[in-house]
Amino acid sequence: MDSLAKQIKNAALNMGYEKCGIIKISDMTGYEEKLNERIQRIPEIKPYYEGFYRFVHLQDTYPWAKSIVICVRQYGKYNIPEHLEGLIAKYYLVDSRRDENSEDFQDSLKFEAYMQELGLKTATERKFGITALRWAALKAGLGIVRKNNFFYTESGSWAYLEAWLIDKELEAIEIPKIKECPEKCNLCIKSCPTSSLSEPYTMNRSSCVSCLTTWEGWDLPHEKFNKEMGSWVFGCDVCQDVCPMNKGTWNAEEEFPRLSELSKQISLEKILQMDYTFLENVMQPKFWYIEKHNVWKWKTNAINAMVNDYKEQYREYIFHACNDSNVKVREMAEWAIKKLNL
Ligand code: B12
Repeated sequence: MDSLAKQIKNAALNMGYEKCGIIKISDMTGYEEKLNERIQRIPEIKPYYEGFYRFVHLQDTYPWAKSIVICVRQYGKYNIPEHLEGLIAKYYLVDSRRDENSEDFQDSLKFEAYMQELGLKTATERKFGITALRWAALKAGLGIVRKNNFFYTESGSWAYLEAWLIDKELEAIEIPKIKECPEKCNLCIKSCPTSSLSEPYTMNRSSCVSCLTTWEGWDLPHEKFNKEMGSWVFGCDVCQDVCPMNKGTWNAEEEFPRLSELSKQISLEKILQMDYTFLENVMQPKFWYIEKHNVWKWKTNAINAMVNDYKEQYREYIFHACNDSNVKVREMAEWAIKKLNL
């Protein structure tokens, strides 16, 4: 391995990344095939996935780019408030992509600055990734992609990925020493609440609970999968939670900044009582997939979760929501009252 590649890799590991690899831009061509295959199998997702071709044709936007530095960072090290398990996906509770208070975010800035000090030109996209991150990590041999589409290292799938483009041709590729999924195992597919994950390596983003609780699901009374969404109000972890390859891989030993404090203000009942200033100024910056002008969705998601596992204590909160200032919330509450015969 080139000594510059070695320096980059060592710096990443010293800054808390579990793994770091470097691939050529041309290694992304295989992703285009996978994207074509996915669109062919699930044609209705085409409008949402067309933008992802930019993940392959990186030099259209960054003509100077030569290689991709791809890093893996564990988040399965954080304490997750017990009462939020099954309500909010773990990744979003400890999401450092836009959280400047987190060590992970600060390390990401430091790592980029370090590469620049080495004389490299860099580019990244901290929100949604500058390229197809799983594919890049797979090509760098940092781990494998399992049937649930998740990227796994020896430490499981509770890891997020980050990539930088650099203007030098370098390579740092590993050979993963991880066992493939057992041939007969289909627990993730069987457990997907909406059958969004329908076959190995195939999922429909539009029926994924994670999507229905964030980017979609705007009309829950008429949503085909409102029942299947179960207790989830933001994201979903089912296909990772049931995976035998993830057994014993969550080792909580650190606190994510401000999570414990914030979590005390979150429950289904408390969401219904949240005022819009709190939703817009506290919840939105943390759980940023639901935009400021749509924060009412937290309440419709919470009512849906209440309906799916109804308890008598929810009654007063649902009735209270009939007076909410937002019409979508009032409609949802009235739908729930009818559905539950309250
Ligand atoms: C769009 C997107 C979403 C969309 C659509 C999901 C999707 N899978 O396309 C939505 C909003 C639903 C979503 C949700 C979530 N996401 Co998301 N998402 C992305 C994003 C931006 C692009 C994904 C993409 O390229 N999709 C296109 C399809 C074609 O790719 P794919 O589904 O990943 O499939 C790959 C494999 O199937 C593989 N493949 C296909 N066939 C075969 C065959 C074999 C044999 C092999 C080996 C591989 C293989 O190739 C594909 C391309 O890499 C990435 C970030 C990025 N820039 O890469 C994050 C990313 C994939 N998301 C991530 C996470 C954590 C989530 C959530 C778990 C959050 C949550 N808890 O709710 C959920 C999980 C949903 C789910 N069950 O997949 C992580 C995954 C980390 C990991 N360890 O894998 C990523 C990488 C973000 C990050 N910074 O780390 N996501």
